[in-house]
Amino acid sequence: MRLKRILTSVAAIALTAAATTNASADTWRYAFEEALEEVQGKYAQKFKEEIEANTDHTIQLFPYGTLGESADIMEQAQSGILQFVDQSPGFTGSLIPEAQVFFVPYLLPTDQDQLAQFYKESKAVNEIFPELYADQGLELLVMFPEGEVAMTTKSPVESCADLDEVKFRVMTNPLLVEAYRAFGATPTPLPWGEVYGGLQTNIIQGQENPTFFLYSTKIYEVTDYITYTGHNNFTTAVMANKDFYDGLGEDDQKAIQAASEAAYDYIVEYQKGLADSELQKIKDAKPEMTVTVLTDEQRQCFKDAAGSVETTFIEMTGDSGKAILEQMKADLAAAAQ
Ligand code: 6CS
Repeated sequence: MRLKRILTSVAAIALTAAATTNASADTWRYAFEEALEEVQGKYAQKFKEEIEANTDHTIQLFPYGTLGESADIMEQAQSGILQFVDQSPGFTGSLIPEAQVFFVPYLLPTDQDQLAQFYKESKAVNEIFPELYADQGLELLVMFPEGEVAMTTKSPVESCADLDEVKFRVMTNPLLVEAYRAFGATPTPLPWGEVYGGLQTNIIQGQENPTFFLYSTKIYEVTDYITYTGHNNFTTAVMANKDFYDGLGEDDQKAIQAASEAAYDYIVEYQKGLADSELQKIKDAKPEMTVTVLTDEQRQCFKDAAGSVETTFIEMTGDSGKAILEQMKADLAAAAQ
């Protein structure tokens, strides 16, 4: 672990040196939290393709692990070592507390078409959040959905009572911690790199993620139950270093906006049927895996917990969070029509 840290620090120093010697920043660096063939990687590849087709710049991609964990790549993007970063609100809790709104259970619908429209047209996402990210030196380019999250555990989950005494890994996000506490579990915030080993050694007994990620990261090997509670969809955000972005000419800024939109449409299309196909792959790889979609009745205790999580969100974020929550609800209602 220590060696990995040293190596990623060395990589970051090497990048800093490269950044200072290449003031024109002709090669733009873009890091993300997943592998190249996972959803964030597919988005990044499409963005790269668009930029390289329409500008004279090139994009260098840094998949998960090459520059460290999520927290590391965010620091590198804020300091300007990286020009672009994909980081989920799950890891931006202390930086942009309002982005924790994405962890209020049952706020987002599970319907993929509705979600796709919501992120594209939402005033909260496209007008309010960019100001909050800008305060942290980041130009928010896009937020996009990565699929409904499912719980994977070592024992069956048919109600909140089944989570009692379960050490449940969550991303390092205070509201997500509160959500799992309200669900009855013992939330355990950890960076992604510690999840597989944590399950293997029984330090944790559960975690949540979208179906494609459960397959691609082989998390199904160290858990025996997949449970769909419908409580959330995984949201992620792509941003640029703000000083870098503001320093670009109008043509480059327009090309970045157009590439972000093209990659958004591509990633929404790419994910159609993905959860089903990846779940089938899990079942083929591990036929004994128990997959359960909870009934409305079984979901009730999770839904009941949502109210207290929403209250905690408002306590944590005050008027600013309250305004975002209200705007999100209005935007979601519009997308549902
Ligand atoms: O749970 C996590 O930490 C990870 N989940 C996804 C779907 N993407 C990246 C993130 O690090």
